[in-house]
Amino acid sequence: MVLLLVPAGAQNAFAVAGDFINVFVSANSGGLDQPRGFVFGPDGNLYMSSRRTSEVLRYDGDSGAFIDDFVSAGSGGLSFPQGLVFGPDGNLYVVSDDVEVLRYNGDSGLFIDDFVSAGSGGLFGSTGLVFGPDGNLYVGSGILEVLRYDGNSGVFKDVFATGGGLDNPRGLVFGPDGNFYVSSSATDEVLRYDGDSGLFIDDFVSANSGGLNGPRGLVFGPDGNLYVSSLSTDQVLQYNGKTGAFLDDFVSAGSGGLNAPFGLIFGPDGNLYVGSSETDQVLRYDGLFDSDKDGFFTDVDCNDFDDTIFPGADEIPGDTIDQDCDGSDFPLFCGAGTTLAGNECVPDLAFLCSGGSMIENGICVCQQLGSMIGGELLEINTVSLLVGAIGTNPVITGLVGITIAGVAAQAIWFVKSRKKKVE
Ligand SMILES: [Ca+2]
Ligand SMILES: [Ca+2]
Ligand SMILES: [Ca+2]
Ligand SMILES: [Ca+2]
Repeated sequence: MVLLLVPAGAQNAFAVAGDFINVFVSANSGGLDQPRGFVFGPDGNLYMSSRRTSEVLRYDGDSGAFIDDFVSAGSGGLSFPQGLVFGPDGNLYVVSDDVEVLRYNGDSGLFIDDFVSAGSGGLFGSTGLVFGPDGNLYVGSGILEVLRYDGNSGVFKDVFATGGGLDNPRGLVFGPDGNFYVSSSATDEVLRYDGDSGLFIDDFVSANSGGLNGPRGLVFGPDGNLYVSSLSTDQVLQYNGKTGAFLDDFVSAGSGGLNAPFGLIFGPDGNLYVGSSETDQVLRYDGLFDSDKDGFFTDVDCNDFDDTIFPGADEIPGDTIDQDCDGSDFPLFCGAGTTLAGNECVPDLAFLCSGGSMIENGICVCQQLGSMIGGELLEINTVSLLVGAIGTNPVITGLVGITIAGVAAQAIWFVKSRKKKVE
């Protein structure tokens, strides 16, 4: 008998990333007809625009079972919806009729308003939308532009990105580098623009690289690479997330019945979900990676780029890194007389400054009224005060006042006792 030892959490050890898992949302479930944009909502469920029925449908995020028509047909004027996204305010924003963005209550699905009114800023032929790091809303428009709208009011701000050969912008995403990536559908490229200024940087994925044809959705994966749905070839292609170089046909042509992929997204379970527009389904593919080959996949490995970090790894206390993936760094334990400051143990002055002393500006200031504990009063005069050893390396820094009463010397003095750093 051969025992295969599979580390806990590595349940997909024998699957290969990109493999077809199952039909997650079955054909026409809940009336789904031409799935376009979709997203996992704050409640963990899947929200999908159904283009031909002018609805937003909701599916169980675990099972894919139909729940309800979250936004009912035509609500608020919804017509042939495309991309959709939950905004910073928790509400749902949907591209409608290719010319406007409608807003719906993120809990109830009830219509709120016409957030970006029809044709605002010249909006037309729109499909994709995304909220940026600046809180504003970016919407692909017509043939050549990505427009920006105020994320609070929906008011048109400016043409954010254009040029560089952009032709039919579809998928939009801000990358890990903060820059803005757009699938240019008519030129079979992914273009990159400065995430702040919108200025064109480069054709990140060059035309037809890896066979890209009719790019639609794009998303950065948990492995840092870029995944692009190639509509005309029924694939999902994988590109190096830093260089844009073609890596792999991640989902091979027609895998699992994929036909005309539009949206794609990595789900809470780490797997890749792809809308199959011609078959009215959502298909699920293995999206678990073990990039650092430590035996733990991206569903449990809290850093898949470092093989010293995984569930059960030795925790190095106090280095701000969560080696064992339990959610936090283990606090550094400092021995007696020391305390944690930043990531190192330093002398605990509060501990060392015993016997009526206090901390002042990071060192012990021993305050004694009357006789000194542990020290021997040697001499008193108005300019100097000598004491025997107290603590370590005592230094007298000031004589505040002296009174002589009877035989016993009564003195109020301050002694700065410099403590050696605890080794
Ligand atoms: Ca790993
Ligand atoms: Ca790891
Ligand atoms: Ca640590
Ligand atoms: Ca930890």
